[in-house]
Amino acid sequence: MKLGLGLYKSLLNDANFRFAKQCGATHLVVQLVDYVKGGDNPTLTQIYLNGWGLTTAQGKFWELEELLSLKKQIESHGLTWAAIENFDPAHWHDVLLDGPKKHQQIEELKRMLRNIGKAGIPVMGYYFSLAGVWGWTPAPAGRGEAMSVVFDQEKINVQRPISNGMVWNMTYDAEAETGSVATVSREEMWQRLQWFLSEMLPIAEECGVRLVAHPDDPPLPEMRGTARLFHSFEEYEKLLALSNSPANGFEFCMGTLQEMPDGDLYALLDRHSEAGNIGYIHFRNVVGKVPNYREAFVDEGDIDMVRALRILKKNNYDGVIIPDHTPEMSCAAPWHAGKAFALGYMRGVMQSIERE
Ligand SMILES: [Mn+2]
Repeated sequence: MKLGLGLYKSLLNDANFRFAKQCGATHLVVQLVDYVKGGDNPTLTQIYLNGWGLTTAQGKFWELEELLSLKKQIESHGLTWAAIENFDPAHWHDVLLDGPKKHQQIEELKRMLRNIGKAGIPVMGYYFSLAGVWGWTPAPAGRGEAMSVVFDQEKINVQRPISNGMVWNMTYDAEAETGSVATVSREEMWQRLQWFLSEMLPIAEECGVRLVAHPDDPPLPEMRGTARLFHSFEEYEKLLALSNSPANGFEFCMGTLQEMPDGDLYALLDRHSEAGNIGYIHFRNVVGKVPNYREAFVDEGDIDMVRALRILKKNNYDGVIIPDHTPEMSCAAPWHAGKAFALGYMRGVMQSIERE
């Protein structure tokens, strides 16, 4: 297993590549969608109920030269580019919404997937969701009053409609007509996912890229009038029934899976790490479950993280694990301190169990 760090778009520079290396990471998961605010001090503990902001990536696709140039920069620090996380709403809003541009957009997604393959990036993580990551509120709920993300269903109106021009909790069209996205059933969402995968997986296989799905965060069956695909273990595992392509797999978010109402997370991790179904892992901890939970430091949540790492070791999991979100620490660089703490913990446990 390999230790990685996920970097938001605003963090893709030499200073943060050095930071990753200094923390003991060998691999990077790169986000090319600019959604989390804060620049070099990114924060998840703002109010994002009105969205992550406006994407300005319309017409700006991921070209091979840019990918190769970033790859070269990453590798100059002795790091490996393990995955890209998330497609941009500007590039696939009508694939998610079944809108008029979906055929044009899927062709661009395929072209970008080929570029990803040519650049030698082996994994592409996606999150197939209309409401997206939504409904969090910030609070000093971590240990020592660390600012963290809380989900308390009683505090928010989970049925608040999604405005036109938005999807994935991000605005792709600021000029859209007033109104809201129509309700979408579970069957319809599965059909949309199935179409997306039937188009994308053959290309993914051909160009040696794995397409891996993140579960719904927060994991509710429905939000904002739209069904959510992956809100339980059973529904998440149905992904594999859609296609037996080796390119089809999980972006296994332990935090989100732990937030689901029922199921044995260790058994799920064991089953899928053994079967090779996992592209990479969000190694995140949490206290509580829907409808009420808080994101926690890696060592203070409900998941026994040492047990999880032992399962991965037993199964010779050779993919990447990254910290995902962490509570923000009280200092000048709250995001970096949170990640450094998580990576230090992860590396400590990994070294310890590797020597057993
Ligand atoms: Mn995650």
